[in-house]
Amino acid sequence: MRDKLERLKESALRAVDQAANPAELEELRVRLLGKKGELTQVLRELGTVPPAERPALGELANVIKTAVQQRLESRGETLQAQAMELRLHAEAVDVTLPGRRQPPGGVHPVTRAFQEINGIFLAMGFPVASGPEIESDWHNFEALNIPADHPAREMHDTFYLPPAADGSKRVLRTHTSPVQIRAMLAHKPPLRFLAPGRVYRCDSDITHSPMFHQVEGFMVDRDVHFGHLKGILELFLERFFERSLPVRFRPSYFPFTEPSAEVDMGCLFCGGKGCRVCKGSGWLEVLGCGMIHPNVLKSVHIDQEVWSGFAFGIGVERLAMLKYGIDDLRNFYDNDVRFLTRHAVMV
Ligand code: 2U9
Repeated sequence: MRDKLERLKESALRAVDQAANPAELEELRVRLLGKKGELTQVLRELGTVPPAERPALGELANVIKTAVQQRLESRGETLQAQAMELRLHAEAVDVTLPGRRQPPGGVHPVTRAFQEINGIFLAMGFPVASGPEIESDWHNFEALNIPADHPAREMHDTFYLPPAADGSKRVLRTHTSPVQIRAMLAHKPPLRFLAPGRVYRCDSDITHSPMFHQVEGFMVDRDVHFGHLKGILELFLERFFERSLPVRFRPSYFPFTEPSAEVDMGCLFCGGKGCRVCKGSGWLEVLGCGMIHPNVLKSVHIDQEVWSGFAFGIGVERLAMLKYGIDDLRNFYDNDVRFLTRHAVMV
């Protein structure tokens, strides 16, 4: 019996020392000291030994039990400490590393100019209208007094698309004027609308991008005349450039307006003396406008005996370049973060 106890002690202590993790250790505790555990069994067998030997064997058994318990406990502590060590190592954070910054976003300069322009006309009572970027040839050209073979079609370097299911010709809109055609067809005068949006022309250099933004607008009412147009546009330029500069209306030609004019503003950079930006003229061309052509009114069934109207067109990128002093339009679409962080306004 004594031998058995001694052997049990040896093997138990060795097993405890070899337990590799807390789960194994717990299994061992049950195997040794549990209700049906090996040591418990031996203690039970004490009843069968001669009474004279019982006290000494009983004492030895208890000493062994305590020793095994203590060893289980200390092995448990060691294993826990090891596990913690491993975890600390695996989850180590180097607090001395520099943080990863999330660069703040900002409003793109074209978006900024676009929103400013829209805001100014909105405040003057022009509600915003929108329409498709893929347009029919009729809405983009025909209705605007630009029939097929009209020389003005050459001014619009058009992206042509495959015809629609019904065979009608389709294009990427070359201006937002078709939005206004749609508005005139959908509503009866008096009318006032702003048509801001993306337009497409097959052209790319330092002043042209195949996609750019326009804000066009028109007003149709009784007795609308060129004076109204001048007033609205002069006020717009003063508000957009936040200063009062001379403005002149220079006769020009557009198929959809008659008379037509291009609007020049005293050069922002030299104050009219002549510089590199205004090519020595002292004037900057900023937008185009005119009185809506009778043929256009006719194509949207507006009676020109009763109604008249003006329209204007603004190239947003051009105005943004002038206002923010940007000399190459391609900067807007290169996505160079150095340009963007210099010109984007943080929100
Ligand atoms: C309708 C009738 C007339 C819109 C107009 C211009 C003059 C014009 C240019 C400005 C810079 C185009 O982006 S740009 O290159 N636009 O000069 N646009 S009048 O006239 C209209 C529009 C719609 C129904």
